[in-house]
Amino acid sequence: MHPDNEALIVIDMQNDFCPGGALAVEDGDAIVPGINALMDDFTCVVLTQDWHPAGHSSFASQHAGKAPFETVEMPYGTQVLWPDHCVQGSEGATFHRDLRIDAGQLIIRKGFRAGIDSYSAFFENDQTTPTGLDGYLRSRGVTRLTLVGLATDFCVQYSALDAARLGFAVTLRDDLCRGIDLDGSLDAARHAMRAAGVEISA
Ligand code: VGL
Ligand code: ZN
Repeated sequence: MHPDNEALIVIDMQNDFCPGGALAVEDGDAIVPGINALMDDFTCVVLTQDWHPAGHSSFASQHAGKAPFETVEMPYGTQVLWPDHCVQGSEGATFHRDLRIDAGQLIIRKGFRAGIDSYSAFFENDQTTPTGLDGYLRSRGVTRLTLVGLATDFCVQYSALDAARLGFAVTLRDDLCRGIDLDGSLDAARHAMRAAGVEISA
């Protein structure tokens, strides 16, 4: 059992990121049993849920002439365009059926504003609009985080970097994450996380 100042943050273990989903991550479902087992080791367990309105601005379908995985310039910077995914209330936005959802004490939903994407569990992609997770963790006395989930090079990476920047000690269980890997983004993510002081284990 980890001490009470440690939290497990489970990122986006949703159907659309698992095989058969709209933005499937290879083997994304393979990490569910390991994450479930790890939940028993933490007194604080938080789940995040990618939660977009239909027609979200991160969807390629909203940008004429653009295909998924191309980029577009948004007021807050460069944004990768995705297939429609994790639409609020859809089956794709639902957590994987085998995930121990009941063990999650807080579910942080993100990406619910039509005009801005949110990879990180802490800040939207403008890097200033907070989700509230920082305050929740601090008021519970949490100082150390273990991150698992999907996808290593997007939502997990952004969450890890923000957490480190906010002063949390961060461990990434790489064996309990899976990546999308666009043009080497997985290697780049591991490099950036290490540079930020994130401990990458297993
Ligand atoms: C994610 C792309 C778009 C993720 C979410 O969970 O990593 N990636 N929305
Ligand atoms: Zn998304």
